[in-house]
Amino acid sequence: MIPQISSFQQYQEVYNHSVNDPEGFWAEVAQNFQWRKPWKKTLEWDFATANTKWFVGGKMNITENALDRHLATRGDQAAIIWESNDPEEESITLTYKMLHQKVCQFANVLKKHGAKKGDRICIYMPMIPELAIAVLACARIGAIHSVVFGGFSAQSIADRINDAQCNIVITSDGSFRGNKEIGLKNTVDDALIQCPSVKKVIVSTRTRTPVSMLKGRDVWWENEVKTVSSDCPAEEMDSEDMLFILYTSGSTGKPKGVVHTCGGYMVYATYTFANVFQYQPEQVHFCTADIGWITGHSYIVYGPLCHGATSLMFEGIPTYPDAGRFWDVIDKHKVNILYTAPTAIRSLMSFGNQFVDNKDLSSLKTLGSVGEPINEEAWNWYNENIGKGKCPIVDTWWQTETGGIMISPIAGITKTKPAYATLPLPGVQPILVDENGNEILGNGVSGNLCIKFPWPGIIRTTYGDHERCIQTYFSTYKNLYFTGDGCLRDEDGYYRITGRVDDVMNVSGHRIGTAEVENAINMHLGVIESAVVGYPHDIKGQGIYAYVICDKDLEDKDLARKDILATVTRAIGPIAKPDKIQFVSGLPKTRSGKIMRRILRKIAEGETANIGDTSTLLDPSVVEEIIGGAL
Ligand code: 7RM
Repeated sequence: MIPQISSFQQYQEVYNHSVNDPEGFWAEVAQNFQWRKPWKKTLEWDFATANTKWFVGGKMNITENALDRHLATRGDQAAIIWESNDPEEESITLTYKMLHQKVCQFANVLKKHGAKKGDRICIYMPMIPELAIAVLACARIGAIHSVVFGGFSAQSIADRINDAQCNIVITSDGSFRGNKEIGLKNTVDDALIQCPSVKKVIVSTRTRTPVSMLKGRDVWWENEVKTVSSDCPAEEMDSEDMLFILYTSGSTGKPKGVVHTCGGYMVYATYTFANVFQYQPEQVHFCTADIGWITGHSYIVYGPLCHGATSLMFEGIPTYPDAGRFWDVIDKHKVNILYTAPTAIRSLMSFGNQFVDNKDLSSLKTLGSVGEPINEEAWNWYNENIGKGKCPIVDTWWQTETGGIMISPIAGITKTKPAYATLPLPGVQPILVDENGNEILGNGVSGNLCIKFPWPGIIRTTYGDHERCIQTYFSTYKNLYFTGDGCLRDEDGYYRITGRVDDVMNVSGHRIGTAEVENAINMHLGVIESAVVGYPHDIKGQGIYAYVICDKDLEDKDLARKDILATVTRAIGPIAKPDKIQFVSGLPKTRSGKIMRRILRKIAEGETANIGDTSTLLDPSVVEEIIGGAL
């Protein structure tokens, strides 16, 4: 199994070793996995061309590490425990043996429909066991999965399918979320009108929502698995063969397909899982993320399973049937590790303690936070009311592009500090730089967060456009990976991530580009131009504020607002809907036509007293008008 750090002193020793000899360090970690053929070279890298290769020439399959390897030692242990949206519906336990059997069987269904190594397969599903099975079945046969979060619109699915030229889609009839029933297959049908590359759609049943099944294209999961065997040897993969694509927002309008590869991602997701959470045998790990995001990929599926852990998968939402649901799930399944997002913590905190006080949370050992900065108030509430002052909180900073956790306490070992992600994990070399890319040395400083040496989980490319990968991550500062985050390092050398320094918002832990939302708003017939910024929001972390210019005097502002929200929902999905829409007659622009977002951000924050220098504006009077109408 993966070695776990057991004291702070050992952390310091391991960390120093990992910096002095990164290749030696990661080679030792990687020894603990099952390889079909050993690697020939541990690392090849060049940040200038965005090329990183780990465990070069090694052959393996991640599902042999996540499943087959455990059959002899823990075949009857729960691999996945599934909890329904409906508290009355029986939960499901899949042991490692059962999961292995189901993955192999479904992998054979994929093969039967022509899937082969290197194909891209889109997965658009609710949080049901079939989602994890579909992901692992793709990995089994060497097909590259592209999971699209179930909240995205038909247009977003189509864009992602077309970008990766997927030939198969795996979906469900529908999904249950709280008291809502959402049609997924119907949304896929709408998307596929624009997707000629898709030849097959495999549909699992969840809601029994009526769906239309197209002859020759669409098949039912439950029928197909009856026609195949459950014997499916794993495809031999190279370390650097693609494992998956996951789309994420950046500062331009079009989401990027972040590519992770088999060997390095496996080693990194598993090492960080084992160490950050200090997972002990038999424990139950509950990560509340959706598998449609990187947190679900790494800490519901791959990390826990490669470590032989029991991973709890929850279909529902924190507030259904009431704001005590997480605590009920924890009691029911005797959860030991809870890994959730600040937005969920703040939301549950706002309901008051009556939903917590009578719950038995005594099984909890470790708490985790991910996705956005956690404010001190939420951190303290989490610590006192959920952890009862006895559970270490790991505030884990990382990104879709990093594959796994980068800066975080090690549970029970690193001394924590509210709102601080604390220290880099072994193998992670953060540095802070100023605008010109000069390193900011010493403590008690802040700057832009970069990483100066590759780690095994680093992004390999942006699918179909390597140049974009170079531009986005490796060009801002020479020979550094740029995270897009601002960060401070306190007197003790502890890191606190303060938020994005680019045009990316973080709304309820979801990454959304301002340009993406602007493009969506601009699609509306009556809209001439728009500018979108984030603003502080008590529950969501950030809310979305849109300034919109319409083409004539609007007769019905409320109707126009609703129409714009509907347009954004169609273009992206409900998560990108602006919280505030202000109609304006002009936007603050420089003489060269650049929108001065700094000013718009200040207004959205309500900081109208010190708006700063407006002398470079083409027409400074628009600022007064916007302030006058601010929401
Ligand atoms: C895992 C994930 C990445 C962005 C990242 C940050 C923000 C994530 C923290 C955080 C402060 C944290 N991937 N972020 N974790 N900010 N403290 N512990 O969220 O690709 O979807 O988002 O999220 O801005 O750049 S992500």
